[in-house]
Amino acid sequence: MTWHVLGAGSLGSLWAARLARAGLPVSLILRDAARLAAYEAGGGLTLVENEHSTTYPIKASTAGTSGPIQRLLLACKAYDAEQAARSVAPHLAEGAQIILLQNGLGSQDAVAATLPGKNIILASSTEGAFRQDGFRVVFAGQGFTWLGRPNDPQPPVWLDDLQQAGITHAWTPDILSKLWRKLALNCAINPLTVLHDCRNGELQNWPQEVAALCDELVTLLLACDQQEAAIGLHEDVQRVIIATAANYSSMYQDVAQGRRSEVSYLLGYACNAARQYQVKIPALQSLHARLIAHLAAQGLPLG
Ligand code: NAD
Ligand code: KPL
Repeated sequence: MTWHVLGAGSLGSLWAARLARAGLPVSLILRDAARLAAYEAGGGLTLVENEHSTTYPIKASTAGTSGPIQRLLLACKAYDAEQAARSVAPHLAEGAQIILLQNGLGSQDAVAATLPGKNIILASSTEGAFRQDGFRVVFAGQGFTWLGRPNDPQPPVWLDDLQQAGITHAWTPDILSKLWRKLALNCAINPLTVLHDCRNGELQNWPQEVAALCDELVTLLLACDQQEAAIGLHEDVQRVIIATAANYSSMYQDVAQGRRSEVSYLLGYACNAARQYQVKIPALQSLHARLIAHLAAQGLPLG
């Protein structure tokens, strides 16, 4: 069965190249005819791994000409997911499986509402990739991908494809817990790196600020019935700050490069959830307000 990968950006390309390398059928869905023409002119997708680059001449199309789609990896940013899902909706086969690779929370519900009754699988990944230019992507950091449907312990048989492609992964019925935990880590680290204009490791200079955010995130997670995601959060945040000390967070990079960030699906989502559950999170709310003011001052989208 063909893997349709929507979004030939960093993570979509990383998945598509590894699936193709394993001899599995893959087809890219690109944004429009101009991007398709540029892709075809370049002769395929290039993956750079350990300084070796290999080009994979993977088939590609636009949403309008793709299909029928049995299996779709939606690999765009959270703020593009709903529109992207809408663009492929008429081409989804009966019983199609759709894997959502977006960071944060909120976009998954928007996609589910756009594709009612469809078989949706959630994913949370700590792999790292970035685009060098056009259709050339660098595999920058080994990581792990959790996949799952809430409360469904039965992994689909096609997980074998991921094994074959060397995509390190596991199935979990607690996928929401994984997504919440990553969201909490991102809320404790990413906005501060933007506001302090620093690498992750420099957050060791603001231990009290980090600790206060972690305390509130734990309170919020417990209020949202996410006990497991709350366990040892502060220690994990400190571990990630040290393990990724030399890196700039993804939000830092988005802001530095004048790109839209996924703040609405991270800190924005957390603040909305706190309002819904009537949890007091003054430090997170103040962080959100400062971040929004910073984005506004840079002329960047606030959502
Ligand atoms: P990206 O911006 O590199 O790639 C997204 C691609 O989707 C772009 O090429 C864009 O043109 C394309 N796209 C958007 N809408 C489309 C549409 N309607 N039709 C076709 N293509 C469309 O983003 P990314 O870094 O790969 O991130 C994807 C998601 O994965 C994000 O939520 C991100 O937070 C998460 N993530 C990324 C990494 C990473 O290392 N890059 C790691 C973990 C999680
Ligand atoms: O996921 C991250 C990101 O930069 O988005 C880390 C490195 C964990 C920091 O929150």
